[in-house]
Amino acid sequence: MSQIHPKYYEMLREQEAFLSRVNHKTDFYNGVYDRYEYPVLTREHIPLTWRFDLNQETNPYFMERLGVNCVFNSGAIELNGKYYLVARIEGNDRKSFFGVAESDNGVDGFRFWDKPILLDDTCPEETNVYDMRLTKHEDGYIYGVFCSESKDRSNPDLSAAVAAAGIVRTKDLKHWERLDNLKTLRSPQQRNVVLHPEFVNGKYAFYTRPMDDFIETGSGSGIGFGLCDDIEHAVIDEEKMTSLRKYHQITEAKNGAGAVPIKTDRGWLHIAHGVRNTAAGLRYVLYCFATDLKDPTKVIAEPSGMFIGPRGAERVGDVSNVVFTNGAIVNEKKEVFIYYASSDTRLHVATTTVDKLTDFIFNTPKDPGRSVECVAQRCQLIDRNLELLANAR
Ligand code: BGC
Ligand code: BMA
Repeated sequence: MSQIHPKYYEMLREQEAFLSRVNHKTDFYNGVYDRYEYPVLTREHIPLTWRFDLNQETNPYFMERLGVNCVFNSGAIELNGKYYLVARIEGNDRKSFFGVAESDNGVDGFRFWDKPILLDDTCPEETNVYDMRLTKHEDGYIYGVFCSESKDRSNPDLSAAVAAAGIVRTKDLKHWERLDNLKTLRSPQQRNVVLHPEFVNGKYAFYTRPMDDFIETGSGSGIGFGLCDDIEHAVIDEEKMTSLRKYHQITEAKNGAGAVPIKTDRGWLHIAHGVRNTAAGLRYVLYCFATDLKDPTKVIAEPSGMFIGPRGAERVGDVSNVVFTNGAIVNEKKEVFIYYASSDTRLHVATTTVDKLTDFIFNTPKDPGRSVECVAQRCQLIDRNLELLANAR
């Protein structure tokens, strides 16, 4: 009879205490959203059975056999009053995969289901998968759109790779049907693709991020948008542009769609990411914009600057100075839970409401684009405030 290693029970007790800890808002204040004390998912949340061989005979030292490096960029969805994340989990072997974690309140108590998601093995060249966006589509399915990365066999460079959008669908987050990868006829590579939740002109609609090669967006000018007839064999011909990347703004190097857009009376609210280059590497922050209800490509508001940037301990990790989102949940009370990862290492939540997010997006001034105009913009604010203060005395 094989024996369970006693260390397992000791670690299980410790993990149980860790998973049960209550998360509180921090005293961070900007009036827009709240931040929380603890990340909602980390490598410590991974079940011990995924990492250790529990058998004392085959694992006398109770060594981690298949370690996990990071748990981060997660798709998010609410189903029957529960909060679900489909997290990007990266093994010590650098390969990413997906796992479902569930919580009752969206800010703590996230626990992974028994096993990670084993996708259908439909692409022989596919090496890595990551960053799934979960869309509750009006056709009745939940779609997961993720980055499918393959080795570029046509290029002798060892690191040459191709990024494409993989598509799966499910009704229960348990059974996943893999569909064809998205084909964009005019863009060689794609990352950060998001399925719009509604049909547009009777077609499936995707936010895309056209790129010329694996890292550089090249001529790609920002977040694209395209329609397709058949979701099982999705092909997009023309991509229209929505939010553009701009010189000396937070999106200069790249930008990409993040969470599935949130529908409001005033428009679709988007939480995306913007990247700038620095001497220390790429810096990723989140930013917001809104598009027209009838024409989701038409940007109708784009507040200046970053929405969430890496702060404090968030700045440090596997890929430092990064915050990234690919999922948000709006609950019945119109509260918004934005799941953002820091430095490709762990996942956090920021909470706000649809009302506050709308106010932020529509009433924050635009980026005028040049220092002198930005100072003038700030002086206008100061002057109004000084006048108000003078009159209040
Ligand atoms: C990594 C991603 C990264 C991408 C572009 C991939 O190999 O897994 O995290 O976004 O490269 O740098
Ligand atoms: C990207 C993304 C993310 C990642 C980010 C920073 O291009 O697709 O997976 O968080 O780079 O490394």
